[in-house]
Amino acid sequence: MGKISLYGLDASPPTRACLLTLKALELPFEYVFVNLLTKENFAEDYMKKNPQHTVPMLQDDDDYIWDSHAIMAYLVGKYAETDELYPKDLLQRAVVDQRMHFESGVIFEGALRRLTRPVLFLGGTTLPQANVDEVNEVYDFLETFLDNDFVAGDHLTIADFSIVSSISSLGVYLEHDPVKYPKTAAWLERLKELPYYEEANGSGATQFMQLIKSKNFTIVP
Ligand SMILES: N[C@@H](CCC(=O)N[C@@H](CS)C(=O)NCC(=O)O)C(=O)O
Repeated sequence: MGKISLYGLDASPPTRACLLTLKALELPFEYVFVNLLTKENFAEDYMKKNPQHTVPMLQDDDDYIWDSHAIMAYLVGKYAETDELYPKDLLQRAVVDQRMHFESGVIFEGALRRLTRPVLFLGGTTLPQANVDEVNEVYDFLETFLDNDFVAGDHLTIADFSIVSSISSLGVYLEHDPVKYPKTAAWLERLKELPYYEEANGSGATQFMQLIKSKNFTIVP
């Protein structure tokens, strides 16, 4: 087994998706803190490894991989004893992939980053109500996906890790209503029962929410 390092920080949802995967696989790894607020991700050395300057980034010996979804799929493919977390069956894999693209394009880019970037990195003091309202669209979709206990079927996959990392952070802008979204609420509780949940995702989600709340911004019509 190669030497694995994960570059990132607990407040970052996609970093946490990778932490959940590393913990689920019980892989030993070095965790390298990258401070986005002081722009460590724009350092020359980091940019050489990941020109997109994002976290998380995985180092496996001399290879570098970024984007949480690619990292999770790689870790399961290379190190897991079974394919349960990322099924090889084409149809099952397609469902996992669809959920992960949903996380990437709709939850993370479309909702979470759109709301976070202005207040965290651009010094913005207002957020449009319309952007906050769009969070409900994410909750609507997720609720319809949850026909089973997990987002891509009847067992845990990396799609759950991906989606829980951002859903557990989105609440800082708009909490999901457990009465309107009972399947989502039950799924979240199910994920919280994982023995490594708090360490890998829960505490980082709290950090993220505290960071956002520490910024003075108002939601405007
Ligand atoms: N889709 C990517 C998103 C990565 C991303 O945008 N990460 C944020 C932190 S949560 C970041 O690195 N922002 C700093 C930047 O883009 O320079 C993934 O899943 O890894």
